[in-house]
Amino acid sequence: MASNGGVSGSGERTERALGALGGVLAAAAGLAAGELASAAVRPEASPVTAVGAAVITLAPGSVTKWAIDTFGAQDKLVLQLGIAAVLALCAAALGVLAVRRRAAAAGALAFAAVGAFAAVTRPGAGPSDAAPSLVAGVAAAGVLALLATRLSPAPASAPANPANQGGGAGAGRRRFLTAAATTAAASGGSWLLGRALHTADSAELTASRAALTLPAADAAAGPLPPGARLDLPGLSSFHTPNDTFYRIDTALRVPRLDATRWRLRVHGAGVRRPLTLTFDDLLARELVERDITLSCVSNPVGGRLVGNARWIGVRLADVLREAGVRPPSEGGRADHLVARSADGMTLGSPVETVMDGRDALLAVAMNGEPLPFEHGFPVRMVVPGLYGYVSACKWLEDLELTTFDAYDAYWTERGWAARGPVKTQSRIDTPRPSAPPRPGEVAVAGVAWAPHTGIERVEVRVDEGPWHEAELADEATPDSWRQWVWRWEATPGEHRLQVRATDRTGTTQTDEDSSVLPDGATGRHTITVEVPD
Ligand SMILES: Nc1nc2c(c(=O)[nH]1)N[C@H]1C(S)=C(S)[C@@H](COP(=O)(O)O)O[C@H]1N2
Ligand SMILES: [Mo]
Repeated sequence: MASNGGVSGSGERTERALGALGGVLAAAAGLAAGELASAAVRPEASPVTAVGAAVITLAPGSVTKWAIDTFGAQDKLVLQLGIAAVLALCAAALGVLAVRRRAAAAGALAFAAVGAFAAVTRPGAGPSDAAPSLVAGVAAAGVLALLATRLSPAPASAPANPANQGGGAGAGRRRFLTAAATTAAASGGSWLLGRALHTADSAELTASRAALTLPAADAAAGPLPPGARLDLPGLSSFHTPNDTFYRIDTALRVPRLDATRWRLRVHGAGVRRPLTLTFDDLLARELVERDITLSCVSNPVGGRLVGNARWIGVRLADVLREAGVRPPSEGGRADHLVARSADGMTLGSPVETVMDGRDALLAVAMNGEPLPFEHGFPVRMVVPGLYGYVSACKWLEDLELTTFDAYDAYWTERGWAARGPVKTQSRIDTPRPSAPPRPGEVAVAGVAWAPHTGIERVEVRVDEGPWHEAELADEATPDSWRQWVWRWEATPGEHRLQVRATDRTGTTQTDEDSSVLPDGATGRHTITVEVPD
């Protein structure tokens, strides 16, 4: 048998482990209560969501970029798991403490305060947004105090009586485990109930989006020229389907707005007639349909953060003119148009660019349907020729006219260039290194884009040999990408294929590689394929 000291040592270890378990269970109970309470307020007020959103807002650009590079589309999941892990560690420590000092349970309230502060400072939040965090804190503190009581019914200062302690601790542990299991079950239940309520809310919004019928465009994009589509296996389609269109944003939960309650404010410097438009106001205006390529400044050379869609929307310049805005070239006071979204993002575009006659849109439809929630329902901006981060505000609610001197938008504050014209780029879609072609004639094909400028020429070369001009699909509009193909007589062995595009200004893509920061990557997409014998 173990010595007395050994028993008490392992007893302490068990007590600590159970204390830690109690802390984690109490935190879980708190979060579950918070989730349930947030169903009564709004999903954004849920503590983990609020804290996560605050972290995204406060994180410096280098951290954001690292997270996107490392975790890609999983970055937000990783963030939430990270928050949960930090919370679990703190909760376990608090649980250990609470066994000895019951008052430590009140420490849960400190975490609640952090959550409440994050929640009320989110865009669109009211005082009630603090409630889910406070409910979470009170629930966690209560549960922790209760579990700690079960674990050590005798005051910690009482002299230890080995015989007594053995029996007391054993009974205490049984009571603790019963209470712990009850807590876990109750937490699980209220978590599921909270989720179900959120799902019911969002199902209602999904149904209201699905029930929307948008009017046909007054100015339809019209049929594509017959040669505007090359139909080749492995080549990106001319229009990128909505479900495979890339998605980039900082939203932890996709905002699901109600189109019937949506408003757009237009205000700020040089706005002679401030406007507030409803969704129906927008639909009643002239709607134009346009094919426009959207790309992300974070797209590496050869990357997939680019897509081409058929958008329907109202010309942004018309709305700005109606508000009395003039571009700087006509003596207007504001050179910076700051778009704000329902989730508090800000994206800034040059007023001159959006009013220079190009089809900058307040878009309501994407590829024949209302905007998907992920892509900005009910209204987003799309500006041909500007990277998404300086133009394509999703869940748009507010347009403010200001100056670049007076205001930095979200990404600009984080080291990205204030102005972001899209750089001319081209990509090889097929063949792929992972599926090398057989010897003989091979279609080397891809897309090239220089939105609003237009693509003039695409060339391909093999193993640093001479450049060969590729066949280009007909131009639908200079705002869209163009597909291209070049027939290659492939020979066995390892080969390097490289592409370069020349835009309508006569500028050819540089061979110099530069990183995506601060204003978009340069360089030529190059792939290596191993052609078998
Ligand atoms: N509200 C909001 N709008 C946003 C962003 C965002 O984070 N929040 N990201 C922008 C960026 S960086 C890009 S590249 C485009 C991407 O649009 P998509 O997700 O529809 O492809 O949206 C832009 N609009
Ligand atoms: Mo982007």
